[in-house]
Amino acid sequence: MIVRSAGKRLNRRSCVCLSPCGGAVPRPSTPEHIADPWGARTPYARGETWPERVDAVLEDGLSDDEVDRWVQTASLLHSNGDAMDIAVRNGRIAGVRGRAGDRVNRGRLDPKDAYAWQANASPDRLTRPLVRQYGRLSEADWDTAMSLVVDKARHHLDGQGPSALGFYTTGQLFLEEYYALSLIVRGGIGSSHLDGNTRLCTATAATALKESFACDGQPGSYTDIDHADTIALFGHNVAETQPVLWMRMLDRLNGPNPPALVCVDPRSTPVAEHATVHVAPLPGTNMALVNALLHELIENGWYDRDYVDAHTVGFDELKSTVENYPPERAAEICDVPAEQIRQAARIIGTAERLLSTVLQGFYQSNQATAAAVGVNNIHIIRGMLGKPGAGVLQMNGQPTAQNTRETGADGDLPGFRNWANDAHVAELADIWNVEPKQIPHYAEPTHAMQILRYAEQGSIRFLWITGTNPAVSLPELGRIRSILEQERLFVVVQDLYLTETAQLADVVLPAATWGEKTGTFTNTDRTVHLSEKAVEPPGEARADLDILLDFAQRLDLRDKDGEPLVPWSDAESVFEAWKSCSAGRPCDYSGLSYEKLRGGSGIQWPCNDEHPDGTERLYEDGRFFADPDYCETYGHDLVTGTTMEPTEYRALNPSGRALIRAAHYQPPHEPTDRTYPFLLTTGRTIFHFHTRTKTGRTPELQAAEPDVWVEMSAGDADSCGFSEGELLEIGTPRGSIVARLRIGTTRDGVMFLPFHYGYWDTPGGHEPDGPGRAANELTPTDWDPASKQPIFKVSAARVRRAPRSGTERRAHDAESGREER
Ligand SMILES: Nc1nc2c(c(=O)[nH]1)N[C@H]1C(S)=C(S)[C@@H](COP(=O)(O)OP(=O)(O)OC[C@H]3O[C@@H](n4cnc5c(=O)[nH]c(N)nc54)[C@H](O)[C@@H]3O)O[C@H]1N2
Ligand SMILES: Nc1nc2c(c(=O)[nH]1)N[C@H]1C(S)=C(S)[C@@H](COP(=O)(O)OP(=O)(O)OC[C@H]3O[C@@H](n4cnc5c(=O)[nH]c(N)nc54)[C@H](O)[C@@H]3O)O[C@H]1N2
Ligand SMILES: [Mo]
Repeated sequence: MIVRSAGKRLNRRSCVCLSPCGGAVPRPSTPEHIADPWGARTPYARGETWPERVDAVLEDGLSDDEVDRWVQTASLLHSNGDAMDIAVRNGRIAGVRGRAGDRVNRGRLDPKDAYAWQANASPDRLTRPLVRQYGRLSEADWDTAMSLVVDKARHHLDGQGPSALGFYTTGQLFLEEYYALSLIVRGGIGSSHLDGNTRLCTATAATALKESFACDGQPGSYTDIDHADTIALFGHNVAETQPVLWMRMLDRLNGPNPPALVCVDPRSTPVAEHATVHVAPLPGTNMALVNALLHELIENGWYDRDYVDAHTVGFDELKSTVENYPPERAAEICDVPAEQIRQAARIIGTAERLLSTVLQGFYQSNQATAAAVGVNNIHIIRGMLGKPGAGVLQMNGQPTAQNTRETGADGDLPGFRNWANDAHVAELADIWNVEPKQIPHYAEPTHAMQILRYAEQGSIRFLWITGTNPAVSLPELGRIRSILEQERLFVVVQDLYLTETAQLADVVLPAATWGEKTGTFTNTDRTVHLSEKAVEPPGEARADLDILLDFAQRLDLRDKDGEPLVPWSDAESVFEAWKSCSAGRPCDYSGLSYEKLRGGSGIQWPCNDEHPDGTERLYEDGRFFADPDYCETYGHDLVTGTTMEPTEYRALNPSGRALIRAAHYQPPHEPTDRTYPFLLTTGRTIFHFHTRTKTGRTPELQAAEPDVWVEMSAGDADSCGFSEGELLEIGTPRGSIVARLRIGTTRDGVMFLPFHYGYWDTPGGHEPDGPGRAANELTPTDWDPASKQPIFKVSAARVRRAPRSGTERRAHDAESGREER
């Protein structure tokens, strides 16, 4: 069945729908993908193929036949990988439509896919490099800007050495750009200080997979939704953050024999509203809940003894650990009914095809890795891996985060090579034609929070930030600003706009983005898509790859034979080099090519001679990438984060089985008290992406959620005497912000703030001397010991009615300071 909703017009004030009724029907003022973000249902039954539904949005008044050409791409505004085509008209982007033939979305678009392409043409795009002179950023030509960057880099390299240089990248560039960056920094400069904002995003996904399977790589596939009888979502508001994936779930829920749905989230999200059972634990208590679920599975014999015996190590330790977590104990810690935990455990334990997804409610919460590993444990002991409908999706968030991890632009080595295995380092050195000692591997690569710390302490003097906006997205923004503002730190920012971070830079490099450059990227379920250049970037903006290649050349990086280290000239040649680097490793791209990715559907890695059409699921035969000589990591202690020695790993897991890892619950680091009685958690809305650099410049999306708000339960609002829409001031030991109240979506004791709102376009209601509105003014500098992912989801907070004036606030502050200290 094909439901075609193509031909929808993009219109600022009204939306005209040409189908399915055929005639033009005037619509109310809210644009269609805002009013109904998930669109029409196309129900299907278990085991059937998800029907197609093609969504399209074109510029006002434009019809399909006025489009000059359609250019293939996929969405860069979440990790789902929605395949789409860009409509080009007179050299400009004029709309998008979903690609019907693609395995991921089968034609569908979500609200950000549908509208945010307009931000590419925002009049405030950076079009020329900026260089700080006499305290102010002024326009410069590329040669001046790049010479300055290279001179600074050379100066610090010659003086202090590679450890003076840090690189903080993203999960939003293309694979080719990361691979070039990885070679430049690890193979060329020889610095260990390279990480992505993926540290804030999917570090726990990667680490949880590595702790359980000794290697990154998503076991499951999106098609598991088509086959599952039970779907469990752990801290994952998929309806708002991967809306097209939710459409797939909704279509199963609306079809014959729908799956049971388990939702673990302290808020009543759209997912929770559809759940068979919704467990709403206090933020920071996931580990107790997961241990109780495992307790029930083992106690009731809901696990696969044969699978455990044949394919795993560590079951006995898990059993003795979770013995301490009967549902009553977890119920007390999580503040949920014990019977609800039993009910969730029964659904999960008796499922025949269980699909679990995990995301930031686990990854950014207390004991992130241990709790995410707990979900893996459920699948391992139940043998629910590698078969249709039975899989775990340790979700990614950013569109290209997977590639940051694969290419070693985060805290890994390229191709999931093990930094602690000398043979892996030697192999990489061979591929790059450098000496093994040139590639830093004396310790685990430096993680982003530590890179910032080194910059704070002064050992990092040069920090190059690409495609991320840390002055809004990192925790404890007061501290981040003071680090980036330092005179002694030379900051390069490569972005599309003059972001909050770019404003603190010494050099700003204008980048081209999605639609303006070519490259590949890989979504959560290992599907690789090609994204082709559709239009020219504005002004002098250049593709990130071109900027990096220029840098490598100007710095004159050489291999061990004195030849240029980075020999590439375009994206496709980097992709070809990456294919050989990944060959024989788990993320094997050797069977892919731009040509093969052109035209049809995205393809899942590994794709090689053995699997020429890609690979739907990993671990089908109960065999893992965990052999001591092959694995990506020897693992960490889940509680302290200490790395395990190769000999320890060999002794524990000589034949490369799946690892069952156990951990006890530990309370969050910042407990509530009389002064800070609420738990504050943070997250997302469907209509904005992160720091809103694109979605805030998209009229439909910005109008849908123009300003920050705070959520409280009805009971809490009532007992504080607050009413809907009131301006409240939310404070933690780090600072305070002001937001408007929305009542009724969180559980008691919990406040929720979207983290999207930074400083630009701060509305007049906020006084210049008053508090800001960025959630990260409030969050702590604290991270998970194993994954080093910041804990954005748990702070102790207080709330009061916002003072109306600066004077009133200062009086208020002085008074409450006296009271509370
Ligand atoms: N619309 C939109 N979509 C996006 C993005 C975006 O910015 N906007 N960003 C993309 C990226 S990079 C990411 S990482 C993903 C993130 O996608 P999600 O993880 O789905 O999004 P969040 O809102 O950060 O967090 C999910 C849920 O965790 C819950 N939560 C908070 N604390 C806890 C806790 O302690 N335990 C449990 N169990 N749950 C808790 C919150 O109530 C929230 O509903 O979204 C991607 N998709
Ligand atoms: N409190 C709180 N904080 C959080 C989170 C949370 O849930 N709560 N979530 C965390 C997570 S999961 C994430 S992923 C981060 C996201 O945090 P950030 O990565 O800081 O957020 P973005 O706004 O996506 O920043 C991406 C930047 O790259 C630019 N950009 C886009 N395309 C390109 C390109 O092609 N080239 C270049 N050079 N630049 C480009 C954009 O304009 C933008 O400035 O935030 C984290 N922070
Ligand atoms: Mo993310």
